Amino acid sequence: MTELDPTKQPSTVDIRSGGDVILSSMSVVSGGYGGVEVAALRVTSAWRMLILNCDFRITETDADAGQIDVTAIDTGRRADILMINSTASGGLVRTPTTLSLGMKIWEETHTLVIGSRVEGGQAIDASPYAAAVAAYTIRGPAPDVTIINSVLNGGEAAQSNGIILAYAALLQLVNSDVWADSIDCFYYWGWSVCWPNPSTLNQTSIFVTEAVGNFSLDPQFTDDLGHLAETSPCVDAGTDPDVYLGEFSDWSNWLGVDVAELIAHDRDGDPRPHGPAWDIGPDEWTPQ
Ligand SMILES: [Ca+2]
Repeated sequence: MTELDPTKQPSTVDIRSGGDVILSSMSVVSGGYGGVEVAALRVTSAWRMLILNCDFRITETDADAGQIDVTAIDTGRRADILMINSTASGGLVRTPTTLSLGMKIWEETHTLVIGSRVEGGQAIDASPYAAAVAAYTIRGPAPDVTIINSVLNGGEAAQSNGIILAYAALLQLVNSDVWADSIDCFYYWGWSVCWPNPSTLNQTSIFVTEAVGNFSLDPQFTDDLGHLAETSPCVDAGTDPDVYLGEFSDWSNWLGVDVAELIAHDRDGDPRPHGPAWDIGPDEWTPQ
């Protein structure tokens, strides 16, 4: 376990070298002042990146000016990203024109999120947006984002969003719990369209390739790592993610990991599924 917990300066795990990267059982808590964009994990260049059983979070930042984003995980461009049983949590920001994001996903990326918890933070003092996930395209091929068995929390802001899709980003959302403390919304930036709940996604956009089995309910977490209460609506509400692995199923050739084996356990190492179905989030509920 690696832990970084600065109080004066923002800290970032910054992946710049390219190549294949495995981040496993890593906890990074970042906060403090940042004159540039703040992230707990920033990927500038990577080919393939596995984020397994990790916890990236922003606590609080007082970044003071300009168009900055505060993001727990910034995936960078041109990467294949697989996130399993992990947490990305945006923090408290006080600056106007700032977004508080769980994950920022850029163009030319393929991203698959399984059994994770991704949440925006709290944006106050006229900050307009918070979101669990924002996927952007500037000039390259649009990113495609698949999210399965995960909890997305939009956070708190004038407009809090489950997911922001900007300029042709593609979304596949399956058996996930999307909720927000204030407005629950999917926002398509190019058209300024706000979809009020996950059940409306497929009906309104060519940018949503699939949206099934999703709902908006309090997941009833019992701690910051996403353990579930027995009464949580996320218990047995997931689906078998194996059928969604696609190109990620052959990563044993590249990273030496058996992805099918990794997704068969929760972040505590407990087997999935327990009971009739997979649970949603990093934890598979089991009786103590
Ligand atoms: Ca279960």
